[in-house]
Amino acid sequence: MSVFRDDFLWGGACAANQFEGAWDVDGKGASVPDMCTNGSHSVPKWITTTIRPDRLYPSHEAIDFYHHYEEDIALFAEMGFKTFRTSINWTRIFPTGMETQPNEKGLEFYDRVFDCCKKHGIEPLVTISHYELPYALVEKYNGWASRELIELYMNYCKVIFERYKDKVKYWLTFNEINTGTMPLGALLNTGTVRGFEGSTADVPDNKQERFQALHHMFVASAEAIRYAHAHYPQFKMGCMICFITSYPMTCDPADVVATQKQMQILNWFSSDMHVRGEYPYYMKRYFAENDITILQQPEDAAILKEGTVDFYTFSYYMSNCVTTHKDAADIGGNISTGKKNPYLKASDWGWQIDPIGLRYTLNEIYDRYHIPLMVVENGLGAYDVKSEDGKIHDSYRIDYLRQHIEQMAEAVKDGVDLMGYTPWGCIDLVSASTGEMAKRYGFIYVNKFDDGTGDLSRERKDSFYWYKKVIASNGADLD
Ligand code: BGP
Repeated sequence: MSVFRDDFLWGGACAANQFEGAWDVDGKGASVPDMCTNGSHSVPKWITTTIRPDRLYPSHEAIDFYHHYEEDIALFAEMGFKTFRTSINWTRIFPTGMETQPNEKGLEFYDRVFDCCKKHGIEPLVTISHYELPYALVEKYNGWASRELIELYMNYCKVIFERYKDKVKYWLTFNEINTGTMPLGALLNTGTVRGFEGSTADVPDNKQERFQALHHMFVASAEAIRYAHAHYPQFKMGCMICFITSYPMTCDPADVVATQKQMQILNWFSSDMHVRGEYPYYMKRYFAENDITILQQPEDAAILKEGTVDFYTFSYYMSNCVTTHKDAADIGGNISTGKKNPYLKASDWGWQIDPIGLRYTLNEIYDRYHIPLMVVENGLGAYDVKSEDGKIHDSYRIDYLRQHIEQMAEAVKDGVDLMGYTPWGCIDLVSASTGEMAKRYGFIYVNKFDDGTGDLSRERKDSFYWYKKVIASNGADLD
């Protein structure tokens, strides 16, 4: 018997820059990922200030969803998707982010995508900004470091809200906004990388700038939510947090406190801003100890307070450990840093696999906020190798997803209000952290490789048929 609610939103998640391709087609401008080269687990990708003919930029073609969307959405429908999480690429609508009139051709593309979803009975869940800042805004303003971006983001939101008001009900203001609390977020998220060219591992870090940029993003998010609530009462507005659960490495109370601090800064700070609408008490000390001063305008407090979310979404891939003891080994993930947990195995990219941690996390978040939750990213990035029969038998991916769904069911039994589940990269796409194709998440295999070759044909993996059964049984049949 299913424990999930009858209207549970099963589906999958993608982001425009990682799968659309057509990076300069129909008037689209360059976004930050369009300036990023490919890389791998061992060789970090680069950001360049101009497009260099000797480098490969994986977002430029990606898997060309732009021209394959009908085929791809039909495959999602075949699996029984109720929802499809994707993003609108800001630079399709406003190529530099600064135009006064939107690009009609870009708007028409998303009309086609959402109409196609509707035709198949799939509810779109739209991320307004998924690591897709117009690069022109990095050049002119140093990204979100500048307050000007709030107004530019609002111009963009107003256009897409009005255009898609009858097609889209669920919106997320920013993808994984809390990555701005980590150095890596300067590139992916806050776009505070003006003039920098080089390896993503060497992006100069400036905490003051990152947290000021985050402030502008919080205000922009709240302002968009406030505006949506006032003009489109049918909209449901959510936040999206990269939730990296931390455990104390030992029962040494110093480790427990260090873990609490890490959870506060990394996960709860951005969550509290969106759900409670104000700076949490613990940030005062953090800002003081890190010489950070946040410049605020007098109206900001009211905007933050009034623009709180209707539902809470997050990505969940892994957990890590925190310790004050010197001898613990680091984990090797590209996004998460932290210490190795001896009870867990890791993916080939060093992301520690922790299904039980998902139950724990769902309970922690729900206990804190008591609003509906949705897991909008989860999944296993793995090397998929074709067997002799020419098929992908990805039992490892099925195992990963099964174990996480089992734990979601436990959390629902615990009493958590869970609305839906959209595993990441439901069709193979470009990795956000490494720029690779080889790190595959999909139920659908795409013939596209790291050297840019491949005929872009799509094939169903074993996990495709398995997930179809999961959805058909509303999560009861996980075999
Ligand atoms: C999240 C991002 C996604 C996605 C995913 C997997 O952090 O929101 O854009 O890519 O992680 O990460 P990766 O692609 O690096 O494996």
